[in-house]
Amino acid sequence: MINVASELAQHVAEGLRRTPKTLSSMYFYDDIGSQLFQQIMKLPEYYPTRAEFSIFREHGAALAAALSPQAGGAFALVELGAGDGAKTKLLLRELLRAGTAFTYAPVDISEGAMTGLVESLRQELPALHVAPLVSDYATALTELRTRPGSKAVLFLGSNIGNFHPTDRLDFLRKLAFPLAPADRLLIGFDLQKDPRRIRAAYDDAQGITAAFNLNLLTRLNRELGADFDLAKWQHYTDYNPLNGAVRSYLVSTHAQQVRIEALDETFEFAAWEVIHTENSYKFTLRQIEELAAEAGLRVVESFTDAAGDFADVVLAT
Ligand code: AVJ
Repeated sequence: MINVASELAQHVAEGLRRTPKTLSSMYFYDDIGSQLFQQIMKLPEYYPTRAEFSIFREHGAALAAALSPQAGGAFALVELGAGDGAKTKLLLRELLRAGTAFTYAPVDISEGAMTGLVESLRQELPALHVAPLVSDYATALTELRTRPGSKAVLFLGSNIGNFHPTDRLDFLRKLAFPLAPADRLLIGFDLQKDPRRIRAAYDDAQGITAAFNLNLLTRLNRELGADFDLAKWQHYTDYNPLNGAVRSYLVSTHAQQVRIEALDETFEFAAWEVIHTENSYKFTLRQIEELAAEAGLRVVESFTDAAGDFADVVLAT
């Protein structure tokens, strides 16, 4: 399906006309990309998921208590970028066990991931009330503004790391805006650590992360009628311990031209020119405090895993 007017086409046109060329990691998550990310989460090098999982296993009851409203009435647990919901299920079980009446509202950009999540919840937690939304964050934020009742918003997995610092603050302010004083926000932050470990998490030996990055080009070939030759591209990533940024790139290994039918445009790539496709920022606890304060939020409670690799931070206005 080639749709000139699509949001993706618009984004690619802008991103590839820029210097340096750039595409958003948001477009990684077609159904294949979501499946590749499921594989990434199982890789020996990719520690963030296991670290956050251990926080949920260790502190599930305390997290549930910190997120539950004090008063009765409608309560929604909204999760942005829910994915397979594996960590969240631990929390959902705690809330159900505590007899909390609530709706779980997962938001994810991948239709396939959402179908899988809803189906698994129906089987594993049949008593749970689920109100799924397939959308990007922007649409979810709009939905949040009009949702009545008290809420806790989950933004796990260090998804916040994908934002450039200026966009990050803007996003957090938008997230904070619809929150009443009793509402809570739970954000997962990957912490700064041994730079070699961080870099390896984004450049695994099996090449799954490379396939995940390159899948973006496959997607453009399929959805925009592009003719990227995948044999002429490679995955590259680096970690800068000065600013905590992991950056991922697609590297053009040859001088080449790429035609994108949907844009009726041909793009030139020099040999070794890159497309910047992802940021995955790593944080310090001090930075998290500062970020919260700048966004008009206060840290209610924070949880880290035993190794100190990851932090889940409960915030409120
Ligand atoms: C899903 C955004 C948290 O940045 O660590 C994993 C995505 N990219 N390997 C991350 C990702 C490459 C992941 N997030």
